[in-house]
Amino acid sequence: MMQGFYGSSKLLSLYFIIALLLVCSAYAELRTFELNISRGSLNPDCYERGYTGLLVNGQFPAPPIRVTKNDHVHVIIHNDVDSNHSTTIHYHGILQIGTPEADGVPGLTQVAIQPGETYHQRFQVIDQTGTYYYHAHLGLSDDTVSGPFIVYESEDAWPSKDNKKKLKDGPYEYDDERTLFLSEWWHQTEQERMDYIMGTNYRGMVGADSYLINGKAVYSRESGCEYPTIDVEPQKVYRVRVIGGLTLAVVGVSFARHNLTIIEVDGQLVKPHSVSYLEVAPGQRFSVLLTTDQPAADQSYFIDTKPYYIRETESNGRAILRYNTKLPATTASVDEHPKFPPPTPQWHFADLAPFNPPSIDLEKEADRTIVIKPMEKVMADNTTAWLLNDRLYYPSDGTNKAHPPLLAKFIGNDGKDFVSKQQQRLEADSFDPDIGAYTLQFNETVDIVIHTTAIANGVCIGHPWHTHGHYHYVLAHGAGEYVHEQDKDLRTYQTAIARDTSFVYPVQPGPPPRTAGNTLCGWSKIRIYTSNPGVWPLHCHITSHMVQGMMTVLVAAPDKLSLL
Ligand SMILES: [Cu+2]
Repeated sequence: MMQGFYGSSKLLSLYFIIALLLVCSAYAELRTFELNISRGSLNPDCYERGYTGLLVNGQFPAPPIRVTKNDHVHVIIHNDVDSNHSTTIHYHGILQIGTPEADGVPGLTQVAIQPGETYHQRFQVIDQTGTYYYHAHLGLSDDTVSGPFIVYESEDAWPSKDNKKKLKDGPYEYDDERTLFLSEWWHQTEQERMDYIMGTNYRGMVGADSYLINGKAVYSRESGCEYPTIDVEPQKVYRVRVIGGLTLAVVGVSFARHNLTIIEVDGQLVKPHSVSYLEVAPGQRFSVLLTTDQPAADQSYFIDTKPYYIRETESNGRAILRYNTKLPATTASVDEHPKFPPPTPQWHFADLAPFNPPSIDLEKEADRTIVIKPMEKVMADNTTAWLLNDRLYYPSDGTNKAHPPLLAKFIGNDGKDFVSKQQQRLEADSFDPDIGAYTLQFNETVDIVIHTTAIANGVCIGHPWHTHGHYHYVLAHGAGEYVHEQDKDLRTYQTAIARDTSFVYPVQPGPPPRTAGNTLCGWSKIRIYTSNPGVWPLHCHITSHMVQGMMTVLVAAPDKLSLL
């Protein structure tokens, strides 16, 4: 009887998704974008040496993609033959409901686009709004192949050219919007960095030479180079979309003499929360409201950044908030960040509350709990890898055309056959050793406990974990090792918000301790609800860690994938 009831509720959910797709397509527009990935010269921080890097349509950061909720999107990607890199593009935070094949992950959802090839990605932005970004998902190319992806609630929510009407999103009203795209820049080529990270001399990550804001920084003040500027008018309210296009550091951001009101986190509206600075981990996004209420005529204001949780504590990442475009961009007159505090574990996530109630049940007992213990290990060949539960990430890297992506195994009639045989292979925690992925049923409530572990020098480091295909809610955290019987009902966050990237702090609470290498420092528990069939990676968004193996795969509802 229970089985039958469970079965029919699954069927109902499927009908619900189909109905939603039908309703959404009725109002949607098709928008087409062409992205040309090529190699070009780059000198974003005005350092003496010239560099080349991958650009999108000749630009870095990549040009913004702007769409309206429920639009159909068609992206045509040309990988220039001289790029010398195969690549894929991932739309970070876009759930790809019903289109897992458009998620842009090499080896999982597609074979990488080879130099000289053109690739088409088609998907619909179903029921999502807010601030996202798109980036390459292969090697370290996301250093530069990375740009904003903005989803407006309606046609009325787009900024207008004449700037006369108030813009609205949910309960919030503002005059205009600006983007603050954060990224990092090293004075090495992508290949030099890759050789170090994957080589035998790896001794931990080295912080960036420059912290970029909208693709610019001033490496040396003697150069006379200009800072990036955010130009505004006095006595207005701006929505500033802050995008963590970062690949290593967590970065604090503050605006001299201006408070910020957080209204959006990873595409979800939140109740207004006033802060003096933001803390942005790789992959995270925030929208803040900023009121230009300071003296305007002859003053400008530094926007400053500060890296957290890595060895480096200083950043040259600065921009200037200018009310008056006649003021120089080589310096700002106000450099006061009185409330720029030191790193505080947990920051103020616990104080943030969603504007809309959670879409999944956060109280019930999970149907399944997956526990992940990452560990940095020097391998037999002296290279360094991150293992998860002693397993090395082994689905294909996706660059070889001879290996179809994992998703292909589940599609069509052969997929049905594959799924029925799979049941015999699953380990107790639903891991399938044949394909290197966890297999989850449709509409399961799944808790994932992610530990932090001390690296060889005894330092506990945090990691920003990103879920593809599903939002997650952070339910709890704790110190040391997670003990299921004791910790299973623990709820640290009373007002969890849906996120796609959460920083798993080194240890909670208190400063990062030094301990023996490979000690479990602490854990965070996130919850997903598997309503979106697909082959979805779950990985650290520090790109170097990801390429060293800090990544696993969740196959959601494999039996539904054969229908795609
Ligand atoms: Cu990491």
